[in-house]
Amino acid sequence: MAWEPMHDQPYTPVPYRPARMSADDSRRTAAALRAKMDQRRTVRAFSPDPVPEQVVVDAIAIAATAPSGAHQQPWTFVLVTDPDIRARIRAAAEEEERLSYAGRLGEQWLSALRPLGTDRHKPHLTDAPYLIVVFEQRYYLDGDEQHKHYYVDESVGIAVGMLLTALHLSGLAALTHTPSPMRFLSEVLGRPRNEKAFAVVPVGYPADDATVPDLVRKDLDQVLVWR
Ligand code: IYR
Repeated sequence: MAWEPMHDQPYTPVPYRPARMSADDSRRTAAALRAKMDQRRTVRAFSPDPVPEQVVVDAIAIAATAPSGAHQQPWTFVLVTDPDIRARIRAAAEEEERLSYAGRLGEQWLSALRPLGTDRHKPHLTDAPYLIVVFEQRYYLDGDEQHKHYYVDESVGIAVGMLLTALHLSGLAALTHTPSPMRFLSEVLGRPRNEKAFAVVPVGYPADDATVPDLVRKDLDQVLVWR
């Protein structure tokens, strides 16, 4: 059945009876996923090598299964392959970043970024074979009528997390890039006024000479509190 806006629809519960996984299978699955996810790194240097398109499409479909406020699914994923559009996005993003790194971010922010080694150059926007530009729908636009969406940032954030997980587990590298401000993305990609750019996710394989900063994750006991 095709999706339709749900406001004013009645509550219609249906049975949900997924097969229960054995505790042993659960433990094995979680441990394997934990080890695999610990290997994920944000990549900023991409190979121009093509990646299987269906993997990217499947990852977007997986992201779109995310839970969302009032099940409003307030996201749009724009999959950009056109080199001219990527070049325009890069030019506009680098102009914003030039201002950001020249001082707009402020000294405290710039010093927080120093260990990441980022700068105003954004070659990933043209080198990676795919850009997924994620938009959040602030409201649903039904002709001229607007229906507010709820918990939009939280919902789209969860969806992007699932996107990054799906890409990583499928063998692809990605970056969560938020050129700021991102208004130019609506213009370049011709998005409607109810949508606001949330993040740009370049996807591909790491460049042969890619490096990543030597970062350390917090230990589990620094992030997990038992009561
Ligand atoms: N948007 C800029 C700055 C930047 C900000 C944060 I917070 C980062 O984690 C990384 C970079 C850029 O993309 O360079």
